[in-house]
Amino acid sequence: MSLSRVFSGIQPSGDVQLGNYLGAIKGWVDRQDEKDNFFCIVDLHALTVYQDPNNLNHQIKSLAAILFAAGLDPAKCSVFIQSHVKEHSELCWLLNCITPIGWLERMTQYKDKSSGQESVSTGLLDYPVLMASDILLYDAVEVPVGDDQKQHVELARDICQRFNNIYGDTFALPEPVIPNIGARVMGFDNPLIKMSKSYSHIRGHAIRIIDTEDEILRTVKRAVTDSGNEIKFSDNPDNAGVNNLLGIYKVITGESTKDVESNFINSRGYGDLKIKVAEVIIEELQPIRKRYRDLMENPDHLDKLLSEGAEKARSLAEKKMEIVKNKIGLVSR
Ligand code: AQP
Repeated sequence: MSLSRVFSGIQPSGDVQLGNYLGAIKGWVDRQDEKDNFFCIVDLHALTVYQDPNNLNHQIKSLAAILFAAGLDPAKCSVFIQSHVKEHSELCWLLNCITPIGWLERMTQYKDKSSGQESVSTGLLDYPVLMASDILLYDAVEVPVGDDQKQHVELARDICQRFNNIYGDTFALPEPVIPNIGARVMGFDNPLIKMSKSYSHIRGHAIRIIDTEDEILRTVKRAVTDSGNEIKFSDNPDNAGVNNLLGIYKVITGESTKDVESNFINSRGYGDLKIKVAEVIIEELQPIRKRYRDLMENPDHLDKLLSEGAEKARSLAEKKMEIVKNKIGLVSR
């Protein structure tokens, strides 16, 4: 029986942070035996907002090193850079031609990222069509994403159905797969906004995967909490900071909600909670950081892994594009 195909992407838009790891990368690693996996460093997506050319190259390589260091195994999955497989952009153009602008204008992420901006790039609006191309090109049926990306996968489904209706069955219909836990890690400086790579340079906002133990401890100790001292999950909005810390502890340890809370029954307040949370984060990230450093010191090996990943992806993408072009009526080369 063939394994079901999975596609997921991550943008090299800043230093990879704990939310990316717990909400996405960790799950990819845990399930890589069960599926036919394509994991993509979506560098073209990152360009929808300005990236400093002096940093971008490093960010792409650093992200690749983190993915392998976190445990993605090239024998079990294709890890590759989006711009190394030109068919992503090519399919995006063809899908643009059947996607109504109104579908894109109502995307929440577009509205959030464009609001208050003097000038908004066409790329920002078109981001979900490129994402649909990433997914449909491989006939991926499962798309693991954080809950913030669910709307984009739903749009990919709409685009898929529209194309299939116009030109006949061509693409497999993808489904978003949202992790139950770790779906949203919040900023340590503000537990009401999600932790983000592009804010990871802001002091106290995020833990970066490459942070030292001291940096991790300092950031967690500074995490915003309320003025209470009860360490429990709660729907009270004031508890958002504590929920975030407990949630991180829960995802990393894999304990049940009840067991997580029972660890803190006799704690002497939030100070104890923060130290325990920092300890589990440090233990989880330390081996990744070590492997990351080894990979960054061996750029030829990293390039080789990425080029093998791109080759596997390209072999599927090229075949799919031939089919798509035929369906549309374009002339083969
Ligand atoms: N805070 C988070 N909690 C849980 N999951 C998260 N993800 C991102 N932040 C969190 C998940 O990480 C994957 C890769 O995300 P992405 O790079 O494609 O874009 P993003 O969601 O926009 O991530 P960032 O870190 O917030 O980047 P910027 O700052 O560039 O916007 C996705 O599966 C995402 O859900």
